[in-house]
Amino acid sequence: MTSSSTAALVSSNIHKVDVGEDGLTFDPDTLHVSPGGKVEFHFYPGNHSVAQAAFDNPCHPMSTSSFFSGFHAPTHDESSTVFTLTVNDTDPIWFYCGQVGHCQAGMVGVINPSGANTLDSFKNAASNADGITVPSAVQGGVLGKNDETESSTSSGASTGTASSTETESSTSSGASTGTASSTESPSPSAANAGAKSHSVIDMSCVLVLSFLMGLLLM
Ligand SMILES: [Cu+2]
Repeated sequence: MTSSSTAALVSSNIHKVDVGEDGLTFDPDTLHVSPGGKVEFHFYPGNHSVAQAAFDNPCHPMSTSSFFSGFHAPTHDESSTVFTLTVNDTDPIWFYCGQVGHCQAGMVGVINPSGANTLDSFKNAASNADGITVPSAVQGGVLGKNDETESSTSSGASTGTASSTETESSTSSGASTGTASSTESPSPSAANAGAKSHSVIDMSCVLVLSFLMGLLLM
């Protein structure tokens, strides 16, 4: 709470990744993050995770200390937990979902790709990867609360952060003058509809009556 001003400065350098919102995907799956920037993974229904792999060995941890979010399986909305990774340098960071089959299905991504190593080639290698493993512990990042799933209480609170006064130019004006009178017309048509339903009822009465008459005559 005391460091609200620094939080405001850093927030512009947080990159959000949606995990499994549209099938077996990271969205976006390619990020360019400068050193000190953060990547926030948001988990959607399904059962997903994110872990770091080496480019030439997809679907397996790069090392025993590779970052790993653990598995998150919210049932009908975004998880209330996010996994935040801090990027320390400009080296490429290859990542994958550790759920069985997901990495092979192309659920992979990269931070700061460079040179000849492309996401397409990583994805292609992943599709042929032998099995899938994840680090034994959640590590290398921070599990935190998802601000977007709370009832938004994130306002004010900061004394002296002038940056928070973003002018949202409200362009919702004009355009709605004189349309009020046009909404008083539907009464005649409503009356027509009423008359119509009456005649339908009358018709059905006639049918029932004639049916009964037929029974009596037999
Ligand atoms: Cu997955």
